[in-house]
Amino acid sequence: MYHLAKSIYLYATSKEEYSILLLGLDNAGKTTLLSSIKSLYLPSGPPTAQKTVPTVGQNVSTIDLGDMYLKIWDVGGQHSLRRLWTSYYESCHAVVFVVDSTDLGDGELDGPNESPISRAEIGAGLQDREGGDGDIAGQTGSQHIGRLQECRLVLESVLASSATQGIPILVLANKQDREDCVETVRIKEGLVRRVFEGEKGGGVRDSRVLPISALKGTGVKEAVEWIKSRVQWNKEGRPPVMR
Ligand SMILES: Nc1nc2c(ncn2[C@@H]2O[C@H](COP(=O)(O)OP(=O)(O)O)[C@@H](O)[C@H]2O)c(=O)[nH]1
Ligand SMILES: [Mg+2]
Repeated sequence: MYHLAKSIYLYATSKEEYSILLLGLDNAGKTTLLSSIKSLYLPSGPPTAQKTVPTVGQNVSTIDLGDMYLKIWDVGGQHSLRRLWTSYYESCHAVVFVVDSTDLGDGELDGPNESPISRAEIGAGLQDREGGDGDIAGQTGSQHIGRLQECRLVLESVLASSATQGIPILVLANKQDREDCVETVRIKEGLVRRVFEGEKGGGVRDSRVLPISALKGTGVKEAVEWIKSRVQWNKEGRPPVMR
């Protein structure tokens, strides 16, 4: 009887937990976004406008959305840390790729008809930075290529991993509060659509691009709502952990 009661209790009190991986170049706003989510969903979270320091290692927070938990991982975006991302892919239920909308230049975003940068250019760029183990995510640097191309290469390397196939991908055009930001639609057409429709994006089934300001908290709830609905939608493909 005790065991039955315990099982019923555990069943009634446990919730689905989904892991969300925050990725993006360094300085994109991942840590600020995590703080912003915490301040919106955790009563005692830190204020949104707190100062961030470059993430070394990882920040992880679990938020309670009522009918599920979201466990959000901010694993750092510097080159040296990017090679660690792959170890998180298999256990995450969605990837949130944060883009700094003020750090994309404008060269490659001149409209949907402009031809994407060629494979040869990417190949040459990577060879320039050859550092040993052939891990693209760990090697892209901004010395030889612009931030937009760096962003593109990193996003492609995330999508190229078999462990991310089929999971929802949310791209956040962050820093939309700044006047010098590139519009979301341009990021969508000039970067995201090209990557997702390219050969490396073949496994993307569920994606969205949303504007946010992690600093001001604008758009953050909409982003969390999108993730919430999409991980639930994909729960047969990648089942949650019960907590
Ligand atoms: N204006 C503005 N600044 C932001 C926003 N999000 C992040 N930042 C700033 O960008 C810098 C890098 O943010 P951080 O969260 O540390 O980036 P991370 O390297 O991706 O974790 C910090 O100075 C933040 O205050 C935003 O939405 N708007
Ligand atoms: Mg950080």
